[in-house]
Amino acid sequence: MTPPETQDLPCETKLQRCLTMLRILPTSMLLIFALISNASGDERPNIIYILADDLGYGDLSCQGQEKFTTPNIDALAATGMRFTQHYSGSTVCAPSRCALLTGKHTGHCVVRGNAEVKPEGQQPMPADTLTLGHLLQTAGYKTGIFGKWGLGAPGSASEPLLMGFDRFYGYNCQRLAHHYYPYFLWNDRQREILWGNFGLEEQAYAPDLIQEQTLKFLEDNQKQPFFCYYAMIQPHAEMFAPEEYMVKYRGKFLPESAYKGTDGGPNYRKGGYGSQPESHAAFAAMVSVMDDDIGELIAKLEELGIADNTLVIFSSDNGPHQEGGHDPDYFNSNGLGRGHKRDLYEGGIHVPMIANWAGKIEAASETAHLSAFWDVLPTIADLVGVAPPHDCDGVSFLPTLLGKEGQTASEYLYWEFHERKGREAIRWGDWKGVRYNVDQDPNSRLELYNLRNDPSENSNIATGYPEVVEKLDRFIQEAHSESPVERFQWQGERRGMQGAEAKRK
Ligand SMILES: [Ca+2]
Ligand SMILES: [Ca+2]
Repeated sequence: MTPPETQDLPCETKLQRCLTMLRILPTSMLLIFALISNASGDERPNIIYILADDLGYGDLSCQGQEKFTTPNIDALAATGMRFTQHYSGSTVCAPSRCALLTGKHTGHCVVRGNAEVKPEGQQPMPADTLTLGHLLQTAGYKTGIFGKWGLGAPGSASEPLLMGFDRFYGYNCQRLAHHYYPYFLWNDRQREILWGNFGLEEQAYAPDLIQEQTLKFLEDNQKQPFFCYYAMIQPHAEMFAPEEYMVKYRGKFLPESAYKGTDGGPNYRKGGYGSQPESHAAFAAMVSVMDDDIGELIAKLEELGIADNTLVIFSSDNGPHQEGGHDPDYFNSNGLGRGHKRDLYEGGIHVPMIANWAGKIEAASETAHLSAFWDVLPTIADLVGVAPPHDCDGVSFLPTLLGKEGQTASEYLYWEFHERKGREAIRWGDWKGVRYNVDQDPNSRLELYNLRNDPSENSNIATGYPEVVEKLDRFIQEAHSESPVERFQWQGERRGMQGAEAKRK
C-alpha cells in the first residue's frame, strides 16, 4: 500500500476552523444560528444516525432475512419508514463514510477507496473539509461519533474531533476495528488501554464499551439538541460475538462455515481476522448483538423522555462482505442484488435504510424515493434550518420523511471506486450503468441494466440501447472530478475529457 501524504496536511487549530466556518457561512445565517441557539426551550429534534458495517440489504428480518430475526430494527421500520431504493456512498467503508459526512458523491469527495496509514488509520480528508458534524456544531448541536471513524489517522488534520465532533469514543482505524477485543479504544484524544484484552485475553468486548459511551452521550445531552453518529462495527469481520449470543445460534446453521485466521504471533490483532469455526452462528449472533444494542438505545430515549423529539436513521455503509468465514450467499445477505462488498452492482451499494420519528414519520410506511448517502447531509441541514454547502451533491429527502409535497431528486446517482482496477456506476431512473476495469480500459462500453425488469442485473442490454449508454456516459463524465489524492485518480486516458483534466494526462 502507498502511504498517503499525511505530512502535507497542515495542522489546524480550533480558531482556524472557526475562521473557516465564518468565511463559508453568510453573516445572516450565522445570526440565525445565534438566535436559534439562544432560544429557550429548544425543541429542535435530536438526530441519531446508526450505521451498520457491511450489513447487506437482506440481513434484517424486515428486509426479508429468513434465518434469524432483528426484532428491534424491525420495530423501527414498523413505527417508521423504510427506504427501498437507498444507496450507500460507496462499496467499502472509508469512501462511503466520506460521502455521508461531506454530502458529496465519490466523483467529488476526496476519499474514493480504502487507503491505509500504518500502523493506525486511513487516508485523511483535507483540513478544510466541511462535514455534517461541522454543520450541526454551527447550528448549536452537541455532536458525537461512537464506533468506527476510518477517515483520518491519529495526528492528521482529519481526526474526528477536528472534523465536527465534540465527542469521540471508539476506533480511529477501520483496520484495527477488525478486532472485537482490541488492545485499546480512543476516548476523545486519549488511548484507553483495555487491560481485559491483554495478551490473548478477550474480556473487553468493544461494542459493549462503545454502546455504554453512546448511551452516556444521550444522557449527558438530553437537555439540548444532539447529533449522535453511531458507527457500529458489526457485522464486519472478524466474526466474533460474545458466548451468550453464540449459544443462541450454535448448531442452527449446519454445516457451519469454518475460518482459520490469525490467533497469535506478531501480527495478532493488527488487521487479520481471528479464527471462527462457526461463522454462520457468529454472523447471526453479531447482528443480534447489534439489534439488541439498538433496542437498548431506543429504550434509553424513552426513559429520558426524548424519543418523540428524536429522528433515528438506520443504514449500512456497503453490501455484505465475504470475509472471516462469512458466507453471504448462505444468508442471502444481498437480497435480490448481484454481488457483494467491493462490487458496484446492487449487492455492493443498495443498502437498507429506515427512518423513525414518532408522530412525524408515518408508521409502517415505505418509499421508493431514489436516494443515497450524500442526500443525508442536505436532509439534516433542511431539518435544522441551515443551508447545505453550495457544492453539496445531495438533495434533501425531508419532504418524503414528513409526508410533504415537493420532493425532488438528483438527476442521477454516481459512484466511482478506486480499488480492484477501478469501477464506476451510474443510476438514472430505472437504468443502471456499470463499468469495471476502468484503469485498464477507461473507454470500454458500459454494461447496461434496467433495474425495474432486472433487479439482479443479470442481462446486460447495452447493445439494444446505445442512446441510453451514451447518456449515462455523459453523466459519468459530468459527475467525475479528479481527487487531489493520486491513488484515487484514474490511470488510463479517457474519451471526452476536457481542460485541465485532459492536460494533466
Ligand atoms: Ca463497511
Ligand atoms: Ca441474493
